[in-house]
Amino acid sequence: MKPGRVEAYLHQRLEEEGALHFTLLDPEKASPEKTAEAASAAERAGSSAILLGGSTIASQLEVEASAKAIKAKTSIPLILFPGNVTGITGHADAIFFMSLLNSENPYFLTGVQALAAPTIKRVGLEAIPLGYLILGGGGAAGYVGYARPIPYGQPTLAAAYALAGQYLGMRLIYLEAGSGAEQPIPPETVKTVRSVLDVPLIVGGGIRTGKTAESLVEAGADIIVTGTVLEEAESLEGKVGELVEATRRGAQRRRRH
Ligand code: 1GP
Repeated sequence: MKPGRVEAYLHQRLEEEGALHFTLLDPEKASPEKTAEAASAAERAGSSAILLGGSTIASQLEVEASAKAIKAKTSIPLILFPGNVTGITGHADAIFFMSLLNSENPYFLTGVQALAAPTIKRVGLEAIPLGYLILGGGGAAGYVGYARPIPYGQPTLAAAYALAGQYLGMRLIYLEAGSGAEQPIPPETVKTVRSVLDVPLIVGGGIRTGKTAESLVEAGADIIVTGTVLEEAESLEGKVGELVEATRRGAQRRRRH
């Protein structure tokens, strides 16, 4: 399967900028109109893509309505970040076709993917193969996904899983601390994982400040994802701006190494 349009865009932007910021929006947390306004503000502030999803989405209706509203207001890619079959709509540009590599439940390894695949083909979504790894506390994603989270003190274990994902053909690896995590993934863990990996590395969960984003990018994260901090921010545009700038600074520092 050749990289599609969105995947090619991501690689091009990564080549140009070194590291990127993505904005995660949960369609169940606000109306489609408000979600689309947030997406538009994130685009203005320099985010490179919108992720739409969450681990506890019960109904596909909100996903579809929010995706339509976002597409009407933005031009950066809209990528689905599904926690289950309820996360699919044809009104997005692509979907992270994810397997939760450290789940104990085969449903989250290959079961839900098999249920989703025919719909993804029918609606013409670009599927981007992604290995998803949950670390630390794991939050709701870890609980719902029957993950056996990799402890923060075991970076070589995280690196082994990430490399296994790459060898299985996944073209992105996502290290997840869980939405709203108190402690984001430590830079040392990111550094160890980066040192074995060739594909882009996404890091998310509990990132609240530019300083944290910068240190994670400097350690080797290619894409930083934030959701919760943007829901809580007084100015979403201001917060995304801070994170985007920090991501760029982190990439510059990494280049100098
Ligand atoms: C969750 O990694 C994402 O899946 C983002 O986490 O909501 O803590 O930013 P936050």
